[in-house]
Amino acid sequence: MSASDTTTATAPPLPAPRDKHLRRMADTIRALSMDAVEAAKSGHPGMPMGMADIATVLWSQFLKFDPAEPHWPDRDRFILSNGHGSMLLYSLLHLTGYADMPMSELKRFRQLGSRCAGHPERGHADGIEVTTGPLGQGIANSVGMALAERLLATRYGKELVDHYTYVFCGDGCLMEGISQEAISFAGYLKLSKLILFWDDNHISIDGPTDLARHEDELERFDASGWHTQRIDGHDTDAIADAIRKAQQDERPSMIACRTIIAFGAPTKANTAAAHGSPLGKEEIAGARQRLGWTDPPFVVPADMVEAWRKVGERCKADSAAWRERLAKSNKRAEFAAEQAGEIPKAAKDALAALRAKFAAEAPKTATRQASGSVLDAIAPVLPALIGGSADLTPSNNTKAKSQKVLTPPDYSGSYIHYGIREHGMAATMNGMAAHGGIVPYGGSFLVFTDYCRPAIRLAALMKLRVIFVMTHDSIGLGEDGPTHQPVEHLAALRAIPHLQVFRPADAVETAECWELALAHVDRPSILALTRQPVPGLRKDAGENRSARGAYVLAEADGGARQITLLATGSEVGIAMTARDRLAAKGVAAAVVSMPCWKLFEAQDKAYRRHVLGNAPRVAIEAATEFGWNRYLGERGKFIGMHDFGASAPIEALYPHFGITAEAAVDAALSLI
Ligand SMILES: Cc1ncc(C[n+]2csc(CCOP(=O)(O)OP(=O)(O)O)c2C)c(N)n1
Ligand SMILES: [Mg+2]
Repeated sequence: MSASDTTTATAPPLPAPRDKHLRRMADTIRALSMDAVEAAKSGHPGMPMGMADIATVLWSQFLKFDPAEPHWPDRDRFILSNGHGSMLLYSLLHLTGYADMPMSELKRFRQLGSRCAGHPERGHADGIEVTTGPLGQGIANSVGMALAERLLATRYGKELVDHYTYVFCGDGCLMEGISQEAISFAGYLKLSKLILFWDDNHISIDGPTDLARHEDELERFDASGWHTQRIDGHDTDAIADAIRKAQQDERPSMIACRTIIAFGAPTKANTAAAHGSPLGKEEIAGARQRLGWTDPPFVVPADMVEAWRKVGERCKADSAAWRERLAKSNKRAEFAAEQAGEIPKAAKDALAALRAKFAAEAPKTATRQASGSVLDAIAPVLPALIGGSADLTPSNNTKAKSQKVLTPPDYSGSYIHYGIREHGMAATMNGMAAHGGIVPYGGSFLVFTDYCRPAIRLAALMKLRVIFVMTHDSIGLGEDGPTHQPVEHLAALRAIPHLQVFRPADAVETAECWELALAHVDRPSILALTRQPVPGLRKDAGENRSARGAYVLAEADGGARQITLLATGSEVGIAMTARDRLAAKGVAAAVVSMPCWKLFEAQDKAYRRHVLGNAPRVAIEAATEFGWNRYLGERGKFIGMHDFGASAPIEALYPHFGITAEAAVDAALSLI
């Protein structure tokens, strides 16, 4: 008797398949997943083996997709929120004939440069709608996708936009707090075309899920206004029946699918051991024997190649018919431009005109208010713009006068009250941006970027144009005190690759930063805006000077700098006052405004040298020093926060923390 015979002999028999052909199709996914994880010597075989039957039914009978047209805008969206089961998705993409997913990629699962990364990464291969892995994010992304579908269907009609969003999630996704925000919000939004499959396998990493949870998930979804069903996740008839019922219901749907993790594995099925490690040679041999799978690793038998290819061709006619409808539509050009992420000329012009007005008037205003004026100017001419706030609309100035509030099931509004769900809002915006055709922005206080950070990070990793309007950006917010005063947040956000952190100094810079956030389709932006009024410093409107990240706002009188004052946002005004006072003392100082470090770092060396100059530097920012040493070096001095803030009127806080023109002057004098 071989080792696999021993393990198989003790394993309980597999439940008989409802449909032998569908089971064999699912077993193809199981075999590939076992093989790829084994070859990589790492990965997660349990989930793909457990959810293979659900995926087979969904993809072969319901999912609207065309591997030959992977970007078909009206395709159904499929999101794997439990991204550790990535081999499920890669197997499906390979089997259904996505050109960029040959078997050679599956064989290189988890290797450097492979399309098959450990967790699915948007941009690595067609058919990967969003990057998942941080549990729960995918659920909120799917809410954004389903919402985007409703918004676009309202504008373009069913003939161009009419698709479902399907999301797979596990116990982990549902235990994460973000799931509650997403579930509650989706129920409120009445997203009838959102269908969630819960991999109810009673297992996570530490063992059985009853180690850590005992609530009734169906009741939780039910309480939020979802349609719920409970099925055997290996019964292909029950799966198909549940999907049909879910499609017919007016509410978002949750299907609790009781599954066995690592279905087929003789000893590791139904155990945490199958979650995140290769099964091992013996266990795989046993699983192959029980499943009746006789082909060697990475070999798909001819009948299964054919069956799955047919699945990939199922919607060819649909996708061709859709393209014909688009070709005949009088909204064709607008639809295509929005899908490509273009900003219409009218919106660019409106923003340019506002910039010119700001430059002419140099208003003393809070940058959050200037941002509100930007939105008033562009919202009427940028229909793809979908705004909102996490219950801080009057503080964030995020609602443009022309915007109508979204009132589901009427999706004609373009302003969303996200409720107090910052994390959910951010991840929902990621989903909308990833869907395409939408330019999402959303507001909260800068300090609460902490509550959205995992989603902000993923927006950056996915290179999505999501705009975070984060106001009350320093101690300048005053009386609300240190719980609400960001100090380390600018540093923490600047540390995220690809994320543009903008901290405009006045109305003109605010308009410039908005222009840049909109223009850069391939990255998210944070606009850190003041609560308090700041002086109008810029009186020129031609060139977008913020585009270079930092620039000389005021050169030293006479040109020969003795000191360079670096500042961002509300502290640029303080730097300008310090410059005047230094001039009165005969000291020539330049002021450099630095609205976006990342854009400045992207400039050539000569420009950076020219801006920073050779004179000693003083940096002024009402935040912690972390990161400023790159500009200050050994010699420079920092005027800013060295601890948390305090609750008091703004007039008391700046002097209390020593963030004043006098302090900057003293620092400058000590350096020359
Ligand atoms: C936010 C987050 N926390 C922790 C992890 C690490 N992790 C990956 S999978 C997992 C357990 C998930 O359990 P479940 O969803 O039930 O997956 P299953 O074992 O059933 O496949 C954990 C803790 C993660 N990926 N994301
Ligand atoms: Mg589980």
